[in-house]
Amino acid sequence: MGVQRTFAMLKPGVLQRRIAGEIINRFEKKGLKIVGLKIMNISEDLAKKHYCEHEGKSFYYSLIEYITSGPVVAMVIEGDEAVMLVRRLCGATCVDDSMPGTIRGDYSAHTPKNVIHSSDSPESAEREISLFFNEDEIIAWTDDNQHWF
Ligand code: FUP
Repeated sequence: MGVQRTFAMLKPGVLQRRIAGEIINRFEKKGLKIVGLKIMNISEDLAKKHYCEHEGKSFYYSLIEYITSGPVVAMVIEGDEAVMLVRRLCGATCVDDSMPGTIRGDYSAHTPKNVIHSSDSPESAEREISLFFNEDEIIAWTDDNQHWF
């Protein structure tokens, strides 16, 4: 096991639906640490950088349009194996596969509006964190609680 940081983002619509707190709470209940958190509007330029791996795919332009259509909640989450744990809590990308109990399984009915993004590898996490956060926006707080999780 090793401590990792990962990037997660609540997509447009989550704030409007008033479910941001419920979703963030799932990461806290798991024992993960929120070390970066902000509401922001994503520029087209940032959206294209973030989703560069999907350029050329059929859903690319609707993805860019959607992710820039309203404010998102960007997060840096820390913990042992945080990349994998956060992905598991989010659930599968496609609505057909995302199981009840996961964030996508519980809050999304359509794949293009699957509520949350999270990094798929430690390398992606590093890249995405640096795209969305300045170093001084990440707070490495400590607590005495970790051994209870
Ligand atoms: P994920 O890593 O689970 O966010 O999935 P991807 O990076 O493969 O996809 C990014 C986003 O593109 C998804 F969250 C939803 C959207 N998408 C579609 O709209 N249709 C698809 O067939 C695949 C992805």
